[in-house]
Amino acid sequence: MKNENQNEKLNQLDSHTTSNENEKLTTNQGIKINNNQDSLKSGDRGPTLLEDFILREKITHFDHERIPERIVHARGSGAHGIFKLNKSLSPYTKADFLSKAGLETPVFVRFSTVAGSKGSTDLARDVRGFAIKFYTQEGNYDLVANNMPVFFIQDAIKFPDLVHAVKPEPDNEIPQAASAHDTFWDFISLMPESMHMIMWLMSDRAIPRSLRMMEGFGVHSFKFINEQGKVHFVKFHFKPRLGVHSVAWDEAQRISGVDPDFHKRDLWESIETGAYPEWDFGVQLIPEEDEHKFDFDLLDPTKLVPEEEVPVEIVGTLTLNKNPENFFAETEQVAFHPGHLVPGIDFTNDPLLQGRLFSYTDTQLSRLGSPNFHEIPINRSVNTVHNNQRDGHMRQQVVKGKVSYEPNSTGGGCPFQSMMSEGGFASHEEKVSGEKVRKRSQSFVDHYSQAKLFYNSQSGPEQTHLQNALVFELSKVTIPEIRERMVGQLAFIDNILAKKVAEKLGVKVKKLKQPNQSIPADGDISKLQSEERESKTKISEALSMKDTVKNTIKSRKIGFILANGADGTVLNALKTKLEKEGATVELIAPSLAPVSATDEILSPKHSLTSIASVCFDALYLSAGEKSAEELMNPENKHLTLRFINEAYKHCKAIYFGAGTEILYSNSNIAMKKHEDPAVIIAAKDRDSDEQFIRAISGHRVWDLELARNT
Ligand code: HDD
Repeated sequence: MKNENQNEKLNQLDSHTTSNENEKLTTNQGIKINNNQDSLKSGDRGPTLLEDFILREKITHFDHERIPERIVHARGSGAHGIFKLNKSLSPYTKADFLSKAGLETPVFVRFSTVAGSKGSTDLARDVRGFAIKFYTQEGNYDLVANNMPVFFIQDAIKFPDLVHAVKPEPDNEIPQAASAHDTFWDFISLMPESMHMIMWLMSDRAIPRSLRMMEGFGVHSFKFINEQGKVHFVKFHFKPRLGVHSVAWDEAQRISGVDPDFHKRDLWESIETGAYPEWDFGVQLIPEEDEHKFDFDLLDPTKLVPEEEVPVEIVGTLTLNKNPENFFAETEQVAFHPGHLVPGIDFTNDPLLQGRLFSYTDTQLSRLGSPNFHEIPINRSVNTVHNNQRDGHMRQQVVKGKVSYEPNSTGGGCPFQSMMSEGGFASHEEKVSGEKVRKRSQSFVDHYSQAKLFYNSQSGPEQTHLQNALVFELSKVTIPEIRERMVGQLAFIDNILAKKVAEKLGVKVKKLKQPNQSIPADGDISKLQSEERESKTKISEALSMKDTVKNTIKSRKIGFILANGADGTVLNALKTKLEKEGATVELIAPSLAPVSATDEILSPKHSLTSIASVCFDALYLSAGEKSAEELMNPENKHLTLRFINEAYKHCKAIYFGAGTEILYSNSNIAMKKHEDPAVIIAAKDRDSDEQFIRAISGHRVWDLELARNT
């Protein structure tokens, strides 16, 4: 039955959804089962009979329950939501879902890491996929995006090489979900075109605090076509309402052990608790006639369009508001494709995009096993499907009638083609000419200008993190020549960066040979270097995460550490204030046993051993001398101090309640002399709670990282 309170896609999914509640157990043929505990035997100690169809069906299904994981982006988390258009883009595109201001379109979004297997950790240093299926009235539109606006390579023919290089090495299948190994850096150090993306990958963008706190980028330039046939190039952007935030690398490594599902859990819980993740949707629009006005090629996916040159116009909102009912049926079986287009949007000749158009259907055939994967409920369009494609594995639709060809007369000519005016998709007509060549355009041969732009646009702490990431990764490289070659590449981006990394690797900065300016005649692109161009934009503030702080603590997770004797009144008052601002509070005690606070019994969610400070955005050491003493007894002391010291090291807000001096004085903080707005000690003469809230809303005091860690 149609549910008026939910969108059209969810209603469609409902018709494929069942619940076992209050039902009798049956076989797949619907036969009620009388005994699901024992197989059918010849005598109760005898051999099992082949006749046992119940056993055979159950085991057979089990044996075939796994499908191949995605060749890349295997680990993912998905959610349903709504895309709302706030401002019409009809002057630029005739796409229905982008034309009608106020229109809401159901979506399914899948976030992913790229390199790791399905069971790998969420906190791997990696690009994040940000794939969106818009269930529009004109059919499905997929924006298969990432959380970084550029890519490693310029041509799809290099994609298998890139993926083979980053995946675990083929002889010993090591390492899992990590780029810190020989084959990745060997490939990268020979691919100058990847340098811009490497800056992004080594930046904190590769270790997001939450999937809800990262940007989404369509990467390629696409085309918008309006009713009159006019073309604009377009770049797609999603900007998180909570700002763009990351964790520290040290934290990421520890989270991978304490809670490898950290991002998956965070997304799930935020939706369950009604803290719906939201993004502003924006576009950069470039009239067709301005295609060549930039100091880079719009078709080159290793380049971004600086927001200072073409501002992002915000026109819509993406909200995720419902978790899937079933991970496999929805998140695993969803099949995205950059070639799922609606009228009003078209491809460009970006050679990376062109190759993608082949790859995605092809991969679904081996992953989902049949050309009928569009019939899997999560992949179904809300616009009904009518064509003469028939049969094939797992066909579900029962199409009536004798006729499965066109033109036909016996079926009355149905189904009919649509005129463009009726919404029929027609590829944008344009003149195409050229020699048949296996070549790269000379306009793609500038590999360092935007890598420099990115590096120069980072704040001091972000640059330090990026240097440290390179040191971490390259230190795992066992072949010295690869390390040296990579440092040589860095020297084309920034000399100081190269020197700092080289020092830690124990190598010298050897400038690579003066770059070639053109593609070598033998086609060996390892010799291909950069024709450096002077960038119009010297610094782009939009590339740093620093200024994305949104002054909110919404959905931030605060750990309250307490023991018997904690001041319940003070604790509850602070909890109420934080929750009113949208934060989540979780209680952590020495054990899971109920805690006797001054005036009530409290139930901790975690014990000091079951969780770590890395799973929280801030800590409150609950007021109460007795509680602090218990937290410092010989059994608890090292665990309590580990919480405090780690949160401190990771630049988080820490609030010491009244009577917790003993915790403060035993922690690493006591030795520090510098001003620190994010270490708050309860005081009567000021509003310490307010100060704590402000500190959490700043995310981290990255500027104090050096002071806090030395
Ligand atoms: Fe890709 C999956 C994003 C280049 C081939 N890709 C995949 C997913 C995302 C992206 C988000 C996961 C979709 C999901 O959640 O199911 N890929 C990108 C972006 C790229 C890109 C932003 C560059 C701008 N990809 C790219 C190239 C090729 C592929 C050049 C091949 C020539 N990608 C695939 C694939 C995958 C995939 C093998 C694996 C699983 C799938 O498609 O469904 O076909």
